[in-house]
Amino acid sequence: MTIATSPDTCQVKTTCPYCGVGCGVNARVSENRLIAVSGDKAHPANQGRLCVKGSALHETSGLEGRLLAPQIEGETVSWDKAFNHVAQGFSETIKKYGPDSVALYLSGQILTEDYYVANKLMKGFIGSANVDTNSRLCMSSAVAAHKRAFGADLVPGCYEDLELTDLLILVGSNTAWAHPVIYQRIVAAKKARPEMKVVVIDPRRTATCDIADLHLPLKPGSDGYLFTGLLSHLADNNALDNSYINDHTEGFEDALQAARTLTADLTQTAELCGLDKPDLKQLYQWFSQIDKVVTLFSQGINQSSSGVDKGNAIINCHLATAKIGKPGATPFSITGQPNAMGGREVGGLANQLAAHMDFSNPENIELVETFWQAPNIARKEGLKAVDMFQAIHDGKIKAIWIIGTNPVVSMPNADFIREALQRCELVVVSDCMEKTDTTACADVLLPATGWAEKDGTVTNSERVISRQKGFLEPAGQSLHDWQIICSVAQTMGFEEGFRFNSPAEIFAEHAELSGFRNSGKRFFDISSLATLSENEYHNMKPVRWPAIKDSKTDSTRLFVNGRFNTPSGRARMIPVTPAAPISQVSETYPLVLNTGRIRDQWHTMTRTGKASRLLNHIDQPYVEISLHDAADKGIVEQDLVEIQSAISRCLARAKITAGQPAGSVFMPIHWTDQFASLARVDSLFASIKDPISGQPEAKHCPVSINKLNSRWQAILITEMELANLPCEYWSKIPQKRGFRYELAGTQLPENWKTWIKSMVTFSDDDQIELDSGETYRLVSFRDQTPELLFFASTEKLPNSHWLSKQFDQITASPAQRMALLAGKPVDNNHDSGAIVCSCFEVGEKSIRKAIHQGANNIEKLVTQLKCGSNCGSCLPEIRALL
Ligand SMILES: Nc1nc2c(c(=O)[nH]1)N[C@H]1C(S)=C(S)[C@@H](COP(=O)(O)OP(=O)(O)OC[C@H]3O[C@@H](n4cnc5c(=O)[nH]c(N)nc54)[C@H](O)[C@@H]3O)O[C@H]1N2
Ligand SMILES: Nc1nc2c(c(=O)[nH]1)N[C@H]1C(S)=C(S)[C@@H](COP(=O)(O)OP(=O)(O)OC[C@H]3O[C@@H](n4cnc5c(=O)[nH]c(N)nc54)[C@H](O)[C@@H]3O)O[C@H]1N2
Ligand code: SF4
Ligand SMILES: [Mo]
Repeated sequence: MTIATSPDTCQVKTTCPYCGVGCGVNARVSENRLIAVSGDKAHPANQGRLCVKGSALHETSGLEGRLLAPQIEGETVSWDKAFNHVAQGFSETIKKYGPDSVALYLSGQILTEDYYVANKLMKGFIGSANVDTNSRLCMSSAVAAHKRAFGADLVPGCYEDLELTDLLILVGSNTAWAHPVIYQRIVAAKKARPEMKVVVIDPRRTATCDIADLHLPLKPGSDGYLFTGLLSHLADNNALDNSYINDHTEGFEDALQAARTLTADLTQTAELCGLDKPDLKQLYQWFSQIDKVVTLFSQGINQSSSGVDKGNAIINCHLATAKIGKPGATPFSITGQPNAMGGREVGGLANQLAAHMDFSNPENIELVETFWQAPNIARKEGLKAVDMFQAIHDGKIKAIWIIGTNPVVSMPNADFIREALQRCELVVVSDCMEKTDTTACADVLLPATGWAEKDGTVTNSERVISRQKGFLEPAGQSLHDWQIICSVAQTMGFEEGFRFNSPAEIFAEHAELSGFRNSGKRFFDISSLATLSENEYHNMKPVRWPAIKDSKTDSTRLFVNGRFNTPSGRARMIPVTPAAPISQVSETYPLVLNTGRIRDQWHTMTRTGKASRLLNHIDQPYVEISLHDAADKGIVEQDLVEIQSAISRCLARAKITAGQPAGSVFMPIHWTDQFASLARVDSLFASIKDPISGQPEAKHCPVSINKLNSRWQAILITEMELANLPCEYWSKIPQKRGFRYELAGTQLPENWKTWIKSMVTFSDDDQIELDSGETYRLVSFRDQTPELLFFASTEKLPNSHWLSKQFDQITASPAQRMALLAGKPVDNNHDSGAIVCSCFEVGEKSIRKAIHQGANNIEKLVTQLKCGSNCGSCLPEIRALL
């Protein structure tokens, strides 16, 4: 819906492009610019809320850094030339080496319509199932667990269940930072009903633990034991629902027997999990006694060499107690990306075919072949992500097209992935940004429209399909992903299957396929949406699937009647023998490296890294270390630390916390070669994966840590965007004006000024300089405006946040000039410290000061400073300060 709010502004209802919560967004647009965003009160997922990333959307949708025209080997070319080049490259490779010599690698962030045509091209027309997606790194273990248990990839519950439940178990999920709006809903529900219990199962004490009645800091990777132990406990304590087991499930006896093999006894299970027995017993008792239980699981479960089994161990417990298909009772796999679910619906994974059908049933292959009128239907599974890149490295795949993902950063063994792409004959990358670690490896770059420009649908974690709407003109010459894919398909000679004029036409075909020869066989059915007109599609309100033609059944929850999508209609309980992570620590690599998200960044930072406000909270790559391990290694807060694994090395700032257990360290996944010298965490990880799902073990890598013996540190602020700076450590932090670089080195440059000039150009006319041996400072002005600040020291540096603020001020008075060189304000009260509340830019020091002056609760702090009063993502940290 588009509403004109004044003659030159209008408001468009759309959906947030980040996480799988799928929040509805009101976008306010003026003169082809997004000027403000707010949460859509009418959207079921967020009911008006937005988190800090969502509320900064207008700060990241500018043209800076965008890829604006097609390029071949670095030269700008016309679209025609680009289409011909890609089509010819693919066709010739297929002709010479067969369809399995080419591949597509997609993303849970492209829209359902983009996904549908890409999957159709590969599996129906090229004739290979070598189309995989970054959902392999994210949801594939949960997908496989769902298919084993329910017969199809079905998420039974909905967000409301998280509010209705009496016991919410959050496993391997840092909901507070990764699904902030869901977290806010849980916080509100718990406030309204304090008797609702929240349990967090995570080796680290995270921000999510803020509301936990019980935190179980289990040994990394030991969740399988915990949940098979729970099944044993349920059986031994009269807590099973035998009539549900008899009427609606199969395989219970085997599942129980397997559970008892290693975890029949609570003491033993507690030991395997490294937990205190009373704590574990408390969880088991609650699960036994409480009817309404939701177990929400995420990457702490999925990203494991036994992730599928872990998912099934959780589902087994819910099936055995009939805690499924009811309000407030369900296992709940929460989706990461905005459209990971949509991608699964079209069948975008290499082991799926289309519309929740796979290759196991020849009837389905024939069905899809007929529906698509496919000249060359794939008949067997393709290569999953890790194997796909191995095949590229081996020279078996000779042409790859990467769309909407950054594998040189996000795949395990990331340096190997880069090498594979460098070896590959034809690498095509579609992205909206020009400079990423993956576009750097491309032969052909295709500019895709970005969030504010593209049009289509996404499905969130609770099966709700929402519209994302384009309200800005496409940047430069960029085209929509579906247009690019269809044009290449047509240029390859597949005119028939790809004559789409709009996303609405593609969506209609996708919806029709879901209902084609279905009649209840496949629960994924959205056939009631197959006849939407362009206009109806454009104005489609959020709709939950199943959405079956002529059906009156409520789709809020699945399995309400105890019928599952298996041939027998029964859910399958899976025998699970839990296993420890494959990669184990050793004397050389004694620590477990755990990885994950931070609150204000999205993945490889190509978009959130543009908003200076989102780098205020955490501005540099860091490694979280326990008090014990830091003391052991003589590392103090903010030290630079080398993290070494068997295959690679990273550098990051030490963050020492009591929440980090001894024996493991944590690093965020976000930093890339565009933002720091050596911080791609996935370069450290070997390609170890789950044998069933192929999902990499991305939370468990043996490493060692050591303090970097740097001789100097420096801060450089300039308007120029730099890369590959000539020192051991650098990290780039975009500012309101220009960029700040934090630097460190093990060798002192001979002459600082010459060294700086080797990286940055600046005028020589108006400079102030200070050189004291330990400290070197240079401030350069152009027309009274600071154009370069450089502070190096072998000792202590001034506050970099303060310096950044000064750089933002356009003109400097004589007093300000001297303060700049001094590196501190004339009156020292202006430093608010590291930003805690990104929405209102409230710093830690300001909060501490207000607390000391008597603002001793959240309400008072909100009244005084406003911190925490918008998205609420920072409330756990404010509470910690209190
Ligand atoms: N701010 C932000 N939000 C995001 C994203 C983002 O990039 N930034 N990305 C989105 C995407 S795609 C995804 S998939 C989701 C991911 O959402 P989450 O899965 O919630 O996020 P992570 O931080 O990857 O990992 C969750 C937790 O798993 C814990 N963990 C590690 N090992 C184990 C273990 O062995 N057992 C248990 N029980 N826990 C363990 C980690 O300590 C971590 O706290 O977030 C989505 N939301
Ligand atoms: N060690 C470790 N590794 C991990 C994880 C972890 O927890 N630990 N998490 C894994 C998970 S769950 C995920 S989901 C992945 C995420 O990893 P990636 O998918 O690699 O990360 P993104 O930064 O989201 O990459 C998206 C790319 O697509 C571009 N883009 C954005 N919108 C569009 C569009 O509409 N069209 C096109 N063509 N391009 C677009 C962006 O600019 C960006 O370059 O990382 C995985 N890797
Ligand atoms: S929780 Fe935040 S990132 Fe996720 S969809 Fe909502 S606004 Fe976007
Ligand atoms: Mo993800």
